Amino acid sequence: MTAASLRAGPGAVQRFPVVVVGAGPAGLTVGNVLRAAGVDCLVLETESRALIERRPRAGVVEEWAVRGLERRGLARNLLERAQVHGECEFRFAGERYRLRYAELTGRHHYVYPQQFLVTDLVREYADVRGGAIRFGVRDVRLHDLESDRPSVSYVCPDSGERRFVACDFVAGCDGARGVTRTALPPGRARVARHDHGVGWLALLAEAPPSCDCVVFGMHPSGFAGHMQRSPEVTRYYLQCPPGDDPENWPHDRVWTELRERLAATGAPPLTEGRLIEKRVLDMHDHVVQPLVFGRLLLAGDAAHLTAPIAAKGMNLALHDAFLLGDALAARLTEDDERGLSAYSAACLDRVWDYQEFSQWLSELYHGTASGDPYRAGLTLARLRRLFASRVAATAFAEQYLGAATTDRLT
Ligand code: RFL
Repeated sequence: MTAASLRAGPGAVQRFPVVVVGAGPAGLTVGNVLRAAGVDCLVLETESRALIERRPRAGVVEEWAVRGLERRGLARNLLERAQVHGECEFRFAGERYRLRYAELTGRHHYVYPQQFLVTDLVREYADVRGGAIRFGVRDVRLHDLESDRPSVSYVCPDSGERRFVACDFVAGCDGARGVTRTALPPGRARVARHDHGVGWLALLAEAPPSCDCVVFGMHPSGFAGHMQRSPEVTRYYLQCPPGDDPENWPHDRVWTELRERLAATGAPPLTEGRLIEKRVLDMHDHVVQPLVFGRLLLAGDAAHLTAPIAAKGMNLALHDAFLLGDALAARLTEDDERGLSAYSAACLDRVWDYQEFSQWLSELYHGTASGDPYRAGLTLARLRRLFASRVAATAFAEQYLGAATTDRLT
C-alpha cells in the first residue's frame, strides 16, 4: 500500500490510508505497527521532535506491555536499559512492609522513562521504518468522519497554509487535551467521569533513589510516593489540595514533608536533590464509550484518562495501540474487519479493570488523611490484610501488574 499524492504543489491534497493524530506512546506504536505491515500512514504532532523526546511523564511499564513491544520489534533499548522491579514497599503507622509481587506472580515491572520510549518509537517509525511524520502542526481538524472518505487538515508550521490529507481511517491518539475527542458530536459517546477530590504535587528530583523499590507512604498529613526513574533522577509525589499552586511548595517544605510522610522504622534517609519538575496534578479520570465513531478510532489518553495513582495510563495507551495497529493492518491489507469490530470492547475491558483498581488504590492512599476516622480505619484494615493474607497480597500483585485481566490480542 503506498501513499499517493493526489495533487502536487501548494494546496496539495495528500492521501494516506491512515492519519494518526498525536506522537505519544499510543500514536507512535500504531504508526510502527502499520509500517511493519506495509501500510502507509501520516503522524501529525503539534510539538517538536526535541520536545516530545525529553518530556518526562510515566516510567512504570507492565511486563505484558514490554512483551507486546518486544513482539513488534520495539523493545530493544528498553530491554537493554530498563530496571526490572519485583517489590514495592508500603509505609504506614511508622513501619515499613515489603510486598514481593514478583515472588507471588512470577511477573515484573520495567522502569523506563516515557521520554526514552518515545525517543525509541520515533526513531524506529521515522528513521528506520520510513514513516511520514509532521511536527509542529497547528489547528488540526477532522472532516467527514461518518463517510468512507474522511480527511484531516492542519496548518503547516512553515507556510502557514492549511493542508488537507484524505484517508480511510483516523487514529485519535492526541492525549487528554487533544482535539480528536472533541470531534465526537454531542450524544454520540458517553463520557464517564470520576474526581478523586485530591491533588498530587508531582516532583522530579535530581537525586539518586532513596530506596531500592517503589515506596508508598500513607500518613495522616497525606500520601507520599517515591519512584525510581534512573540512577540520577527520582520521581516523588505529595498529596496536596486540588488546584494548589506549586509555588506554595518551596524546596525545604517539599523535603520536610517527604521525610515526615515516608518516615518508618529502619527506612534509609531520603537523598535530597534539586527539584527539576514541580507541578500539581488534579486527580481525575474519564472514559469515553465507545472508542469508535465512524472512521475515527480513539486510543490512549484521548479515549480515557487515568490519574497516575496506579501508574496505568501509558500501559493502557500501549494496549489500545497494539489492538488498533493490528486491527487497522488486518483491515487494510486483508480486508479483515474483525479486529476493528472488536476494538472498542476489547480496550474497554482493560480500561475498566484498571479504573476499578485505581479507585481501590486511591482510597488506600488517601483514606488515612481524609479527616474521616471511618475511612482512615478502613484504610488501615485494608493495608494490614495485604500483609496478613497471601491471597490478598497475590490479588493486589496481579492487579498492580495488570496481570489479572484476560489478554485477548496483545
Ligand atoms: P500522550 O503521551 O499525551 O501523547 C499525545 C500526543 O499528542 C500531541 N497532541 C496533538 N497532536 C496533534 N494535534 C493535536 N491537536 C494534539 N494535541 C496534542 C501531544 O503533544 C502528545 O505528543 O498520550 P498517549 O500516547 O495516549 O499516552 C498516554 C501517556 O502519556 C499517559 O497515560 C501517561 O504519561 C500517564 N502516566 C503514567 N502511565 C503509566 O502507565 N505509568 C506511569 O508510571 C505513569 N506515570 C503518568 C505518570 C502521567 C503523569 N502526568 C504528567 C499526568 C506520571 C505523571 C506525572
